[in-house]
Amino acid sequence: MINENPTPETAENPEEFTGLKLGKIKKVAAGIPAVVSSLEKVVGEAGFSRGMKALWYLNKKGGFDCPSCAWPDPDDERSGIAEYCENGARAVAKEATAKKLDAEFFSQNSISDLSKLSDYEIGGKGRIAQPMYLPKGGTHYQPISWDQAFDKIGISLNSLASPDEAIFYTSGRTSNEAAFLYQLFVREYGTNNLPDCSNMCHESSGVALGQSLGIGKGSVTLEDFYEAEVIMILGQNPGTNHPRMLTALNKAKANGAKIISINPLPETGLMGFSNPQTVKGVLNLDTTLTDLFLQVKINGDMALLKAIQILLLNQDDKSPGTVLDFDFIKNNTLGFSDFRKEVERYNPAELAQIAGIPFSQVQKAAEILQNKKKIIACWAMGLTQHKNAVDTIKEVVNLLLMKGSIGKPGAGTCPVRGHSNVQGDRTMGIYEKPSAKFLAAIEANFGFTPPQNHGYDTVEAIKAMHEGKAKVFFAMGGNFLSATPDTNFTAEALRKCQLTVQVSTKLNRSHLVHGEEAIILPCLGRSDMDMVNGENQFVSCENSMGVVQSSKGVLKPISEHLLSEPVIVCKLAKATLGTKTKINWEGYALHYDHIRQEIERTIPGFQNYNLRVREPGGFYLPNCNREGNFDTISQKAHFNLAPLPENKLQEDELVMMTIRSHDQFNTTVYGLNDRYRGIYNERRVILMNAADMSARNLNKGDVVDIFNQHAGTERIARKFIVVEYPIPEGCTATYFPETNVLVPVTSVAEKSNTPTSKHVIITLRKREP
Ligand SMILES: Nc1nc2c(c(=O)[nH]1)N[C@H]1C(S)=C(S)[C@@H](COP(=O)(O)OP(=O)(O)OC[C@H]3O[C@@H](n4cnc5c(=O)[nH]c(N)nc54)[C@H](O)[C@@H]3O)O[C@H]1N2
Ligand SMILES: Nc1nc2c(c(=O)[nH]1)N[C@H]1C(S)=C(S)[C@@H](COP(=O)(O)OP(=O)(O)OC[C@H]3O[C@@H](n4cnc5c(=O)[nH]c(N)nc54)[C@H](O)[C@@H]3O)O[C@H]1N2
Ligand SMILES: [Mo]
Repeated sequence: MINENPTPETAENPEEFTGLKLGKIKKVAAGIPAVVSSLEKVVGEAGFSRGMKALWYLNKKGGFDCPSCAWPDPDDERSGIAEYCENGARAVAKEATAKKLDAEFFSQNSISDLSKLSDYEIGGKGRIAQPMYLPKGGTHYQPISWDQAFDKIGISLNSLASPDEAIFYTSGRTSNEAAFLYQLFVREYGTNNLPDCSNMCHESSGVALGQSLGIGKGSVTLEDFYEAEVIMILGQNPGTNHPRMLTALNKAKANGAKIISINPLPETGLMGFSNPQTVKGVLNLDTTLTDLFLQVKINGDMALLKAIQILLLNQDDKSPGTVLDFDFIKNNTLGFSDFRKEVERYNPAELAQIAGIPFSQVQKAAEILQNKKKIIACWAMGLTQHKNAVDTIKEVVNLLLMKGSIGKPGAGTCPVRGHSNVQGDRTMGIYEKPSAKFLAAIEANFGFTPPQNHGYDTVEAIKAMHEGKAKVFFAMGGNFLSATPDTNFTAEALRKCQLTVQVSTKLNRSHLVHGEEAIILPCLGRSDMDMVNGENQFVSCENSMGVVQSSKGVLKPISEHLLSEPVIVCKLAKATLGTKTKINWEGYALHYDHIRQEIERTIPGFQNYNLRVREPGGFYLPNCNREGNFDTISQKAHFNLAPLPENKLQEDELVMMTIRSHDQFNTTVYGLNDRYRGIYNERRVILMNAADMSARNLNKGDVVDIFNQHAGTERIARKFIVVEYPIPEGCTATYFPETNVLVPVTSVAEKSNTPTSKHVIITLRKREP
């Protein structure tokens, strides 16, 4: 069907309420309710035997890697009950769903109608069951054969004036094997335009750690948690986003570790935990996890860290050498005396005030840290998505360096990664700024000269499409439209493309807001069997702690028309590069061992890949920090000097952080509850401090429109219900992706270009009933 006057599909969620119910903030996370909730979800979506089979193999050695977060599995004994969490089970349930979207579904549902649904409704539709094509001006997707789809993409890519007019996005679930082939194809085609979800996620961590410590990854292993004396958790909500981390924290605590949580919200999982995998947990006896909760203002972390540093320096002055590790500082670091001078410009009591924390509590934090040497710092999006994110993370590193808390058991850095293989994708070369060394290895092994100039990251990619500099958008997974900032700007950018292609498992809004032509390539998920020549192929992933292990699906795919991601890349490469290619793409598709051989030849740390990946539990990649080395130019760790960020607000302005509810995985909304925070059946809410509400004459249940002004543009998100919440004054919280429309594409972190999704300056206007 062709539409003569197409109205643009809706890029935003409908402004309709679903019926808010408020409960109490939960005191403990997990326990029996979480297990019951996961079983219900999986069985409900996938049916009993399919669901139970999936759960049984989830995160077992030899089973498949959980498609949810990147938290590592224990190296030794894995839980006899189940090595998964409620949210992992839900991710599996949605993937294992028995609901199929085939040609009939797409002929009955126009793109415009589907776009009027909420993300929750769209995601609930099911798995895409065959390749689909949307012609120019079309209103409905139509079936297309795989060969025709690849031909169309190849023709479109070859019609561009330059390969740099194409963009190849990756989400973080793509396996090592698929990611390696994908970047190889993209570079042989001729561009480094390889933006990924990492650009919106831990990019700031990668940049900060690379510059300060010489490796863009964290240094600790799970064993380090069990030996640590203090664990600091900054800007992270593990109860919802990395529930299995609570098991590790629980064990650390039993071994005597003290836990300091730094967060604007009293997140349930950080406060108390009942482990569903132990008898005590099954009986719902809980542990208080956090010893000291510092309720920092949004982006008050740098001030807080500096205050703690000053107190530690002062303490050491009183009895030299008892607090700081001067041997470590002297032998392994550069810049300590300048750092000291810089930080001592400040007054710790004033810093505490800026951070929004009583000075006595900052003193308590310093007391806890004072005599300890084994300190682990964990962090996630609460630190990475700010203008000064890179410097804040370097400030965390400064604190660890003062204490000599890197490169020894029980100590180090722990940026807790998001997507299950986001770290592996980077290791495989999914990066718009590849190193010269990496490109040289590609050239030596594959006989073509890869492009040397840097490509677009995510924010640059949006702008390039908007300016008409990029015309074909290809996504290996993810939901680019909804995950990126400035939803309406990004929608315009995608609509300007001549072709948008999505390799996907499930339907999402990026299929509905599209270029002139659009193609959906449906792929196998983690839990699906991947039979090639009678053998079930496995792939591999790298978790948050640098362990590479195999992942083999167990479920019969819901449709015979699905292809695996590695096979999709091979076919795409053949269709695009034709006889020009120097690479035997067909060979890789026959057995994934062939891909792993290429990875082994090209990327350090993968010796005997095919052998070691078959060992139960996999293997650790080398990590210089873990071994006590710093691969910076100077071969030393660097203290960083950074001023405090200026967070000045106008009278009526507030800061908004966009966070995840309990019932979502990024843009996939499993349900409408945020159980731990006591918010039920509604996502269009804004959490506010009581004083900020009364200053604006707002009452609980009032409805507001939210505004952002940045770089001369006004953005509006309409209809959000005010919820009073224990959040610091001046701070508010909303759920993403509903409020991504307010995150300016022009507001990014210095040095990492990550959208500042945790620091959106807003004003509110009450809607009259
Ligand atoms: N179930 C589930 N699991 C997931 C995901 C999911 O959506 N659902 N997403 C995955 C992905 S890709 C990622 S990256 C991770 C994300 O994991 P998190 O980073 O835990 O996710 P967010 O909800 O963004 O939470 C950020 C936390 O930082 C706090 N915060 C916000 N601003 C500040 C600040 O300025 N300072 C401090 N100290 N804290 C702040 C918020 O209150 C919140 O607790 O989780 C991964 N795992
Ligand atoms: N405002 C705001 N915006 C944010 C964030 C925030 O905290 N606040 N967080 C940011 C972060 S940390 C991240 S990581 C990004 C996430 O950005 P993305 O990774 O782009 O988004 P997801 O929602 O994880 O993508 C979900 C889609 O991936 C597809 N999918 C699932 N499994 C597979 C698979 O195995 N293969 C393939 N090919 N496709 C699959 C499904 O179609 C599903 O709809 O969002 C970022 N956006
Ligand atoms: Mo992420």
